[in-house]
Amino acid sequence: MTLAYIGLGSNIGDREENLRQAIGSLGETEGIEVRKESGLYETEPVGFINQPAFLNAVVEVETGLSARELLAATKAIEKRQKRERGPRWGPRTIDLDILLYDESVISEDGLTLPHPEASSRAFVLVPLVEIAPEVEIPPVGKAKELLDGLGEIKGVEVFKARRP
Ligand code: GSY
Repeated sequence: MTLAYIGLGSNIGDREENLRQAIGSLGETEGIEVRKESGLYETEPVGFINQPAFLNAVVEVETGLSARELLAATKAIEKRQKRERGPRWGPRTIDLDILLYDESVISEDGLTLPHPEASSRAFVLVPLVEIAPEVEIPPVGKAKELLDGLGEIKGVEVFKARRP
């Protein structure tokens, strides 16, 4: 069994519903158990900034799937939720990114782990630290320390706290 962390983001349509639906679909996928969910965070867009604000969250899953199988499961959920493939940094109904797959380091076609944005983006680190402050992002360090290293966090606000 592997502990993996998946980042979710949405900035089109009913963003909260899009995230809830995707988290529900992850939990219904054979071989995936959702163990922890962060709250939802409203975040300013990074990259292409002239687009609506995102809602972001991170979930911890336990899985018997390989990293490739987990990637296929996330892509299937995006497809089912009718994610339109727009510009690379543009708006999206739902985005699921595998951030970490245990401490695996993988650099293959279409699969880079840890996710290249995992250690540097506040919209990833804030929800990740909420549920797993001690998790290690190889080769750079613990999530909590990386978030502290970002300094003042701007443009990331709690939208809805995690359900108790
Ligand atoms: O990398 C995921 C998609 N994305 C996001 C996002 O999820 N949140 C924020 N705040 N900005 C983003 N820019 C891109 S691209």
